[in-house]
Amino acid sequence: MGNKKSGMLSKEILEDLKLNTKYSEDELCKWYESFQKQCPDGRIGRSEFEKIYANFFPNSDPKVYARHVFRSFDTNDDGTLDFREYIVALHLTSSGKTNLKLEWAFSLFDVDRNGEISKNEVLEIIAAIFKMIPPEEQKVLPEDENTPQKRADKLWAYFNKGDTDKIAEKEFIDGVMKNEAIMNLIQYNPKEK
Ligand SMILES: [Ca+2]
Ligand SMILES: [Ca+2]
Repeated sequence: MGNKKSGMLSKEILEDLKLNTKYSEDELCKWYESFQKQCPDGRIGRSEFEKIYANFFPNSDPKVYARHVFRSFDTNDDGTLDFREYIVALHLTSSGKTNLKLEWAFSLFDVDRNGEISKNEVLEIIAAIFKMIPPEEQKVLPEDENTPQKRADKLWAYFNKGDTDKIAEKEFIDGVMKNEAIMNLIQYNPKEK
């Protein structure tokens, strides 16, 4: 509106983002400014997104994971993220509420978007997560969690599933919510430097 900082950011999107993320109007407007500088056409492409991710993980290889994250937020599948999709992505992957985060995690794991996750899909994403863990941190992981296969096995055992069984969204969210150790199997939070 009269706020010079908000530039071209529409009031509708701004209100929506304020409501659905923890970010203030000031923060959102600042990010919109830098977003527009980086992406004058208002959209982030896949390789640009991978570059942003690479900055966050200088000691490892987040490329495959970033590709999956991109897919999970590019809901209309047009190969770009607009500002809203981008902020929701940043917000959810860093500090969203657990429930929303798990809804998102489910969509990340559901590679073929058919509404259920298979062990192969989980293995694919966990393998991508592993590439983000620097080698020195991988060395000190617990013995039963130090490969993607072991983690997928552990997750499947926790849900009491056979190798070809699938997990539906609600079952996944309810199960992971109850158990922090399981939550840690399916994500990687870089250590603060
Ligand atoms: Ca899109
Ligand atoms: Ca699936």
